[in-house]
Amino acid sequence: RAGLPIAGPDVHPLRPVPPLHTSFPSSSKIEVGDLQVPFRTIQQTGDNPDVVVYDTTGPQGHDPRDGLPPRRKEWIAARLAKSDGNNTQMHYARQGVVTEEMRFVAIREQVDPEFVRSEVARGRAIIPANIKHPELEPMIIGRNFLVKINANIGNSAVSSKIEDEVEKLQWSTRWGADTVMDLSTGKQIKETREWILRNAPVPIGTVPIYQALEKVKGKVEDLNIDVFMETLEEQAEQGVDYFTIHAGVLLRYVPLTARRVTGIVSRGGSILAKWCLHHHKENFLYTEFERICALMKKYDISFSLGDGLRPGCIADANDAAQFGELRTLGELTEVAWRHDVQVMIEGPGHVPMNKIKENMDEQLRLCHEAPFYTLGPLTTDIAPGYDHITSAIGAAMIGWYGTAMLCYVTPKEHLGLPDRDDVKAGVIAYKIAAHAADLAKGHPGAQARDDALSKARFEFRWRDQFNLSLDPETAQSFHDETLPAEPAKDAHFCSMCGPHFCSMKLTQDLRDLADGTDMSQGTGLDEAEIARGLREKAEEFRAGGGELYVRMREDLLPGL
Ligand code: IRN
Ligand code: FE2
Repeated sequence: RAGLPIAGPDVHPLRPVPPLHTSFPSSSKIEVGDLQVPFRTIQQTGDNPDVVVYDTTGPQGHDPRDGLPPRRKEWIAARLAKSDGNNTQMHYARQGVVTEEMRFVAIREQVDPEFVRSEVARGRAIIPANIKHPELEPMIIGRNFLVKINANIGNSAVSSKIEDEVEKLQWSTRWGADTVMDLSTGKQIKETREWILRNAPVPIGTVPIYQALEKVKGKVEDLNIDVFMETLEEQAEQGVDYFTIHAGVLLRYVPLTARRVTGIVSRGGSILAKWCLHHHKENFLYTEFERICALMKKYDISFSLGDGLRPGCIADANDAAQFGELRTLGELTEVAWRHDVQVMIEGPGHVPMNKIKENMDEQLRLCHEAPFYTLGPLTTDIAPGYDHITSAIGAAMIGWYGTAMLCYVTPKEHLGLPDRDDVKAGVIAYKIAAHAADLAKGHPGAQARDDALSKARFEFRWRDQFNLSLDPETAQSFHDETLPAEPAKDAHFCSMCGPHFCSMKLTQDLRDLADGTDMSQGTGLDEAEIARGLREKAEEFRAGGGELYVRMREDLLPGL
């Protein structure tokens, strides 16, 4: 056993998530090259080629009590043997060194390793990878790479057990979470984090001020840099890959939130604001920032500079408090970069669509192109219960404009702690947003899966269509609801339109009619001819096809 804490009274036998092939039928995991970079191939029927997709699921079939294999162990050990005390990917990149992590990421993203190095060196991308987290499969966050998504998990004082959090970790990476944040604030914070880290193939982020506050028994005014550093050290040793640090919540910005509709909605932000006001002193995370940098560079932990003053409602979007903080985060970025510490910048929040672009423009201008990492943004406040949707709209937009990572929002946002189903709903919504952004950005190769799925759909290869989708199980179960029988999986229609009104079927018939004519140059037929052709086809359907339909229907729905 990998030194995991002994199961406490709260720990029940772990419930394994279903095997990978249940979620993704006709898929296999492959590992490419000497670094064993994971991908998933989706097999199609007939001569249709396999489709290879990015894979976050991590090694399968390991007992969570053992943890995952430490795949980076040797890479890290070799570097530490010659270390000058600064172990960050940025430090190596700036010396022209291409690390294994950079090579790994280059294969994963299908780009040149030198490009990865140069993006990390100039701070436009980060590879969060604590030297104490050897189980990690390296990934990169930057706007010249695939848009990434983060899933938040973690317990609260009211709810959730360790095994639930391990399950949420496995479930979120199953559906595509690129990073996971453990936001635990309840009991057994440290044990929960240990279980998560030892089982995490993705970078793990935390907000250390939450645990620091627990250490001072919830009394905000008792917080100080020493308790905070002690907390950082503890989490760093466990292997946390990035820390949300709300160092931009300055004393002078706090009054700017006074007339907001929802004030300060960031948990970390409200803690620091309260501390500043109580002591009437500047935020200790800001004044002691270089002490924090010293720790970050030793472990190679990346900063996620927190947006403690993000708007918490549509009415508060893009106000002076928010943009004041953003400017400070830009200044802190330069300080961190002087230590070769990797940085990303957190962003909002709740922002109407017309105010989203300004967020990206200002972030690029003020933060020197450090990757942007936004929470949604939610584009309206009127749909509690559906905030994965209100926010995925904003996430897709801001991703298109250049945000590198999108922090998911689940349907339980504003209502309660998400469970496993909410985690899946949030992750899928955000995979859609991120992929839509990749397509809009014209990211090379992003469209291949869309094209394969569209072709399968057009050719009525229903199984291929399901298997190529983000959530094959759900796609198939929806199809099964009305046409459960096996032959329906090759039928040239579905229950939405039935055989006579299937546009895809009609188009195919039209193509047969045009026969050999290059459709991309037009059909070569005039409109009257097309109309006549369609009429003839309709008659054909009524005569022959219609009968076929009746035959099939009896077959599919016995007893009707
Ligand atoms: C992401 C972008 N802006 C905020 N986030 C995430 O919100 C942050 O990374 C963390 O996971 C979560 C809660 O942070 P607060 O409420 O303490 O700021
Ligand atoms: Fe909110």
